[in-house]
Amino acid sequence: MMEDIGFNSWFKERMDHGKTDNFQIARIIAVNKDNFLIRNEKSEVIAELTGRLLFQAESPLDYPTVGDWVYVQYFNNNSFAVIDEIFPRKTVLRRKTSGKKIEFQLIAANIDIAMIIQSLDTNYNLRRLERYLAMINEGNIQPFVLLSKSDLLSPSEVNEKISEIHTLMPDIKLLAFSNLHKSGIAKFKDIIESGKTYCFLGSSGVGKTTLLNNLIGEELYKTQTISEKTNKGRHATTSRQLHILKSGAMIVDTPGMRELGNIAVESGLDQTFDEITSLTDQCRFNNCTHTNEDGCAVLDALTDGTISRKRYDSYLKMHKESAYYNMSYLEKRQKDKKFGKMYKSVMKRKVK
Ligand SMILES: Nc1nc2c(ncn2[C@@H]2O[C@H](COP(=O)(O)OP(=O)(O)OP(=O)(O)O)[C@@H](O)[C@H]2O)c(=O)[nH]1
Ligand SMILES: [Mg+2]
Ligand SMILES: [Zn+2]
Repeated sequence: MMEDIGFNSWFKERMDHGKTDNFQIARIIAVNKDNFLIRNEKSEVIAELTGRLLFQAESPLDYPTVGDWVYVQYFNNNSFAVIDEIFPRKTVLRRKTSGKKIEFQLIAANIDIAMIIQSLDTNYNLRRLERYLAMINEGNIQPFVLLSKSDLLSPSEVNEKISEIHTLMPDIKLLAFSNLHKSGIAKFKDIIESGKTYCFLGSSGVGKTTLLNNLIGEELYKTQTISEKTNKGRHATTSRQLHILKSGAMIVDTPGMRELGNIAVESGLDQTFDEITSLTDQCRFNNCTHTNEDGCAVLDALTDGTISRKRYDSYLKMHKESAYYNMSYLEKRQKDKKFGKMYKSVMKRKVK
């Protein structure tokens, strides 16, 4: 049944009944270089896009991504399919591509729960965690934090990290585990539910694919040994694929992201820093920037220690990035130009 692979009422309600006579519904489980792998209730089939879809696509967001639901037609005894249209997306995980152009890259669509994985070595970093959370909250996806490689620390040190995160984010769901000692894996299997789609996010080398292999029970997918010297593995996972576990839960493994790019989030930020944003109503001015105004509730809370300095700093930093990002391309160019002019005139004065 399609429900088993995540086709729930949200998608049923959005079905185009004018199309269902001529088209079937399937889910994208892998994006290959030249084609797609789709899955229906029975099997996996290679698929391509119709010319119309290709022609109409204006941005990377218009192409199918892993987790998407699509309308397809089958050919050659159901051995090949053509994708005609993408279903509305319930959720979407995206990041800005590196480089100057303002473009997004889709990570996955229709993810119910995103698992942010940090390993309990130098990868553990609360500021990075905040960035991932902002991206996930922006996509209306439920976050879950996994701390991997718990074998590297003593149990009491692991508990310290857990309470450190819980102090900042009391409501966040959190689990520490070790692929090496297989601790926490059974608990993880209990947590994931059939019919739901999960996504593994996190830096390269934190153990995402190893965890997936542990869940599947065999060494199916490639993992890579981290070079001890640099503590940096090369990227072992190079493509994204949706895996359907025996339990019925679905998991998208992703290649580690080098950077999240400048975040383009507003609502995501508000949720991530809700102990700060819940105060902003009480600021005297409604355009308060919470940096130097009188009667700023955020600054008051900072002074009396209700909010932490570090959280305040990363809130401001991410806000700034996001404000810059959300400017239109033109505004941005004007700002850059102005900056360029100012820079030039300053330099001129210096020369003189
Ligand atoms: N000590 C320890 N090492 C682990 C654990 N999990 C994974 N590793 C090791 O970490 C290295 C990287 O693991 P991967 O599963 O390939 O990491 P990944 O997150 O999939 O990395 P990318 O695919 O590059 O994004 C491998 O050498 C694993 O053996 C763990 O729980 N404890
Ligand atoms: Mg991997
Ligand atoms: Zn304020």
